[in-house]
Amino acid sequence: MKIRSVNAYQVYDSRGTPTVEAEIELEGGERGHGMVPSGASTGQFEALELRDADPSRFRGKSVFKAIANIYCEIAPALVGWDVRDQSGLDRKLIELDGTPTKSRLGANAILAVSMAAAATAALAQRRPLYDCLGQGRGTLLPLPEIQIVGGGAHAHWRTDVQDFLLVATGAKSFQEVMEITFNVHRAAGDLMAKRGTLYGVADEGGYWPEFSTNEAVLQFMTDAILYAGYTPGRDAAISLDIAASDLYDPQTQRYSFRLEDRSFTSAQFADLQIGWCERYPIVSIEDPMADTDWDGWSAIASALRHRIQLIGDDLFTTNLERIRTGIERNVANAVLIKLNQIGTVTETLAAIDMTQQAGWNPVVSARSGETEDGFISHLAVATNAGQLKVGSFVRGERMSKWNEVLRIERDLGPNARFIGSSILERIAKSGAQGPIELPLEP
Ligand code: 2PG
Ligand code: MG
Repeated sequence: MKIRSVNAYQVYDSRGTPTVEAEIELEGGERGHGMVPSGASTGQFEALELRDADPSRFRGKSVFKAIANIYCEIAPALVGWDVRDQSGLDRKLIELDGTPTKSRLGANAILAVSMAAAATAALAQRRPLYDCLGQGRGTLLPLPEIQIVGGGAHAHWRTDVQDFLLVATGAKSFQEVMEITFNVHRAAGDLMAKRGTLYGVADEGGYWPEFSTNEAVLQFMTDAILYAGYTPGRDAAISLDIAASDLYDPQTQRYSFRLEDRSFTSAQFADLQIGWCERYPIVSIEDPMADTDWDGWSAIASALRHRIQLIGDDLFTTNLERIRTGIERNVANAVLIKLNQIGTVTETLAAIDMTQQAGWNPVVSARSGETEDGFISHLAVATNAGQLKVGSFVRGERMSKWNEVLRIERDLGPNARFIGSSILERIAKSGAQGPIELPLEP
């Protein structure tokens, strides 16, 4: 299963922004692809996304240099390589680049090839991608976090908090998650229409946030769950991505809510969120504090870690060193996993493994600039990660991921498992004492 050629093209993501697609062709003629997504609220410790920065073309966003790097440097090094050797191939890519943040060749160039290799290997072996990636061990369908209202960098700061998400905590199957989400999503639309604020969608397909405070959205989410006929906290609950690094000024060490013209010390910002957890059915918070505010993370973790899931996204950037530090300092209990934050499939698998070994939850995630590539649905099942965050319940680039999980469910047949919100309860019960349970095995 040797690689005959590696090709790359400029294609476009869900924002219409250029991105990289790589295509690997084997000597046997099989061809697989990998498309790279792109963030808007990117963490400062992420691997580098190489863009041309030529203002005369695509407002500086074209990726022709990354594509040239694939043709000139990556392809010659990979021709003849056995595509099944993913870890060797990824190691080669890392070596070729030679920088800690993949800034020479570009993490977008490297990841496109890494994903294309995984896809091609599966195709050539006539195995589904999740089966190949997980070496036959992946059977757990993920519990989705689905965006109802999008704010922050994804909606021109109409709210400060970035993601208001729904978790169908009462669902007994993945298909029931889809139904509960459909009902609450539509109910939220009905309520917005009644208020006269149904204006459109944010970057990830969530409703455009027309609210006068951030907290008002929490009440709205609770109302939407009720309006759909469910019990908040039992059938469906709220998950937040505060994306607090975007609200933090390292100089003053304060967090700001521009919408409300308020600012907070780190301790006050933690208290605000602790209060929200007392008043609303919140089961998970991502990036409650900024990626440099480790003390703030420690403070909020000691208050909330036993009760809810606390996910580090910008804090960890899917980076093994940062995750290890977070585990040692015990500042969270979950890690957001994004392939393009680190730049290869192998390093992403290692990040998930480290997270699970610590008894923490990995949450596989899309980016705000997505593609139609269903890779992350396979990644979530392959690793028994247990959770998947993809944005809303509209728009093709989001629905393609949920639909892909449905396909995987059919493919797994009776082997498919769904443990729903017990993945959240497990983490809340685990407390602060380090490893409590090893990765879920079939
Ligand atoms: C996040 C993601 C997805 P972005 O912060 O978790 O919601 O956003 O891709 O813009 O970083
Ligand atoms: Mg985030």
